Amino acid sequence: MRGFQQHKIRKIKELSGRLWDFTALENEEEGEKPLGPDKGRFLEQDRGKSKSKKMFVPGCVENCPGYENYRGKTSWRTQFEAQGNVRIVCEGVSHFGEIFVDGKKLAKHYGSYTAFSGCATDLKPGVHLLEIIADNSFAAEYSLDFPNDYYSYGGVTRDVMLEEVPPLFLSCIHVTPLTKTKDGWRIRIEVFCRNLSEESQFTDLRGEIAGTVFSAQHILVPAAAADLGEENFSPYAGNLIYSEELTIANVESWSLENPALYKASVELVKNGEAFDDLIERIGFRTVRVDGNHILLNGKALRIKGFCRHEDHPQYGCALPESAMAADLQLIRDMGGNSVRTVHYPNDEAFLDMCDEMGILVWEENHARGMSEEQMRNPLFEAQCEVIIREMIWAHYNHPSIYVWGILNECSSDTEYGRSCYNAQLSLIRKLDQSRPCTYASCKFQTDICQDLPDICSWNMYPYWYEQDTATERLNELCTWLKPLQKPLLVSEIGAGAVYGFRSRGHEIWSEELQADILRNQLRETAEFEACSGSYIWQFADVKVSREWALRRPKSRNNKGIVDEYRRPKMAYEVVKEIYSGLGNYREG
Ligand code: ADA
Repeated sequence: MRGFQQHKIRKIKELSGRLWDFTALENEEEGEKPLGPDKGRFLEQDRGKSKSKKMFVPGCVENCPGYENYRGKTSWRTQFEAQGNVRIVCEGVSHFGEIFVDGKKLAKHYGSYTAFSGCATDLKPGVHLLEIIADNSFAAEYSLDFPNDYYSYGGVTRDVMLEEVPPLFLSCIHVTPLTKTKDGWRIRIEVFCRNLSEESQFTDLRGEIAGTVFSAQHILVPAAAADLGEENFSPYAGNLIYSEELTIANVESWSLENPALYKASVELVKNGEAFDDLIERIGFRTVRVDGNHILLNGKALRIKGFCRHEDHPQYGCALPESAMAADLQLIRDMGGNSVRTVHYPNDEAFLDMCDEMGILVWEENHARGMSEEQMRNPLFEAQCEVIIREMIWAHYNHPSIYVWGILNECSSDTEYGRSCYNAQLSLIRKLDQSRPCTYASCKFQTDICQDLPDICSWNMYPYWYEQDTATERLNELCTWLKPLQKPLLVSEIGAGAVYGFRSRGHEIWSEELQADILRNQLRETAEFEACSGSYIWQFADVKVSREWALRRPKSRNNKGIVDEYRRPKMAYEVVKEIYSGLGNYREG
């Protein structure tokens, strides 16, 4: 659910926020037992033998007692009352999802962290059955999901909405702030819509952005509009029906200090009557890079950031909005001004809160630590591309998102890897020219892709994995990258600690040692003039896959400044003191 009302005309209903019937479709006995490292496979002949349980949606399979280690297909069912054309929008199903209404398959989708939808046409008035099949298996056809240094949960992990749509309906509005002039903010608006019928249709359009109105008559939407190829299941995909530059007077710019937000609303109109509408929320601001600066409305940003996974012991990746807000409050309390959404696109509700709180977001596609061999999975490039498109389509209007990221710590040191980085960064630039793009690398001088992004970003662990000081690391990078004249960001910095492990000797995994290391890392990074800021790895401790747990005490990546229950470690006060003492902008 968005942080604001999106429709006054279109009827929408939330189907999440309640209990659904949940059934494991694989062997239940296996599902209910903790798996040994050699287990994890379910027997085909036992499929469908489990009984149905009640589960809250959004929810993760792993949060259902007895299913903590479940991998495989699950069925999630609920009923709804509607008639005519309905669209079911799933904000996130992990990893692979299918939507069925009254037994008919409407959509299938791979990618846990982006929305997809299916339309059922001409439903009879009455009660209908919605079933979502989710599959969290690790399999070659899911190229981005494998045992990793975070946990890939399964289930219907984000909200589900029901929309009653006319045959021709709005799928998305994109507003691009171009420049601030003496008369107001110059923007470009683009409107996309979708035609479910088999005939082309005419429509009129009217809209308003912060008091400035616009309209167009007699727009032809071809029948073929329903067939959008690989983007067919994105709720945002559609045909461009209107594109215009406008000047919006009397509005304030969006900034960290004053996150001013406005509405952009559009209606489709026939014979003077509006029959569909869509409201978006926007902010007026520009992001540019200039030399080694990242400029927000022309001012050089200083990033005081946190990497944050969507993870919580009680909710898995399906954090309720109150828990998301609580995380942002802690980040704010520590003096943070930015979040990096490691390592996938985030829940829209979280992004809405960042817009409202004036917290900058680095949003990235789904990919962590992939070797060249993994990137050579024949599905890898196509699956990344779809996720990038879906992420940008969906999140384009968020003023808080200031940079798009891709392929964290993948093979940016090989020629094949370079071709993937190049293709993905080019795709981002095609879809969005209003923001810079980057990727977080750990390959240092073996990286052969640094000419490709707008911002050079480095994951580094001085005093922890690495023996050098942060200053030494940054000096080395700066000397090497100087000819490129690009901004430099530290995209990860940090150290591990087990909550509650105190040690006079500042031993490894102690809170004392983590606090010492963070103090040095953050001070040195802040003092390094050529650097635009840092992202602490990481905000909170997160669960990791079994395969990673031997390296991770308590099966957690415990570099969190707070533990998994958000209890502060000693480093909390260190980070707070350093981040709070720095402004949002670099001097000069
Ligand atoms: C990498 C990676 C993170 C995490 C981190 C660590 O830089 O990007 O996902 O694994 O290292 O804790 O070692």
